[in-house]
Amino acid sequence: RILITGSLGQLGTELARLLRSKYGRDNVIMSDIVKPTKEILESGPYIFTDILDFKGLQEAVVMHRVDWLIHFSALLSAVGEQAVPLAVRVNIEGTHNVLELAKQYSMKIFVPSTIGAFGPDSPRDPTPNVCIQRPKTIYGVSKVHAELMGEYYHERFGLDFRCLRFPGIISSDSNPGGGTTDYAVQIFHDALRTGQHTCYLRPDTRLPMMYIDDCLRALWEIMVAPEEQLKRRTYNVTAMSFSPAEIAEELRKHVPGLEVNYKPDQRQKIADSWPMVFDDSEARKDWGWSHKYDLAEMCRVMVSNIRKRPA
Ligand code: VAH
Repeated sequence: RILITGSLGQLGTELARLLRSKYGRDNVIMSDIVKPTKEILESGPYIFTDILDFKGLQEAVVMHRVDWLIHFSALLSAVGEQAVPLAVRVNIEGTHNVLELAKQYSMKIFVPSTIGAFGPDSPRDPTPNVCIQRPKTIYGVSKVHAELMGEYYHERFGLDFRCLRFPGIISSDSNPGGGTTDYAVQIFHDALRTGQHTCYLRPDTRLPMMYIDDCLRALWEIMVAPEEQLKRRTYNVTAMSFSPAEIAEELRKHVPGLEVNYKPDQRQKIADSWPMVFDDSEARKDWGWSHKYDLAEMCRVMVSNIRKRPA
């Protein structure tokens, strides 16, 4: 059985749908501390789990005979800066809990990392898999810690820990959860609703990005990759890099006359400390990673998905 923590965030619902199509509806359990909608409850098993409650998590793992744990629970970059003590507890203590349980019950565990696990001292264009990591957000600090702890548990106890550093993820059917890359989702909704978007980053702020279908396929592919293909436990993966000006230009092919104005806020500082281009050549070489959605294709699909939705 597969348990997804933090499953009501940006990635969980779509991942549950993908994994249920592969392993059966009842073998993928969504969980969070948030009340599920009727649709979520009807889509398959959903339980309450608080990753700060070790005993409760342990009971869920035992009673549902969990053998894969996908750990999404976290406070993302921007929201973490506004709630540092909570981010420390959820992102660090929460990850300790799931790593300890994964070890105790020999579960395969996926923990997502991020472009945010790098900082201004890292090479930014491109950013390789292995280089200095001195992130300047509590989110980034906690994700470097998660990478290091997961790799330690793998070396010391044989824990099957797998980790992908994701770029900003673009999705149409789920809302991002307080990140710095969220403008790249919001711009689609604003363009199609009002034809006007106010962007909190400068027009030339280039960041690595990926469409959600590529993101979830990468997650599944690393989870099923044969052990001998994995030269390391943590890999960069990406699909493209673009700036607000570049995505606005591409979007204008679908929404002519789209107006974007720029009002940089505190998220500009975070974005300026992050990679501009991600080098994911090791993932492509070791376990055959390849993206399918480039900027043009992602814009086409996003516009089509949002236009299809009832007004
Ligand atoms: C954030 N979307 O902006 C998340 C992600 C690439 C960044 O981790 O915090």
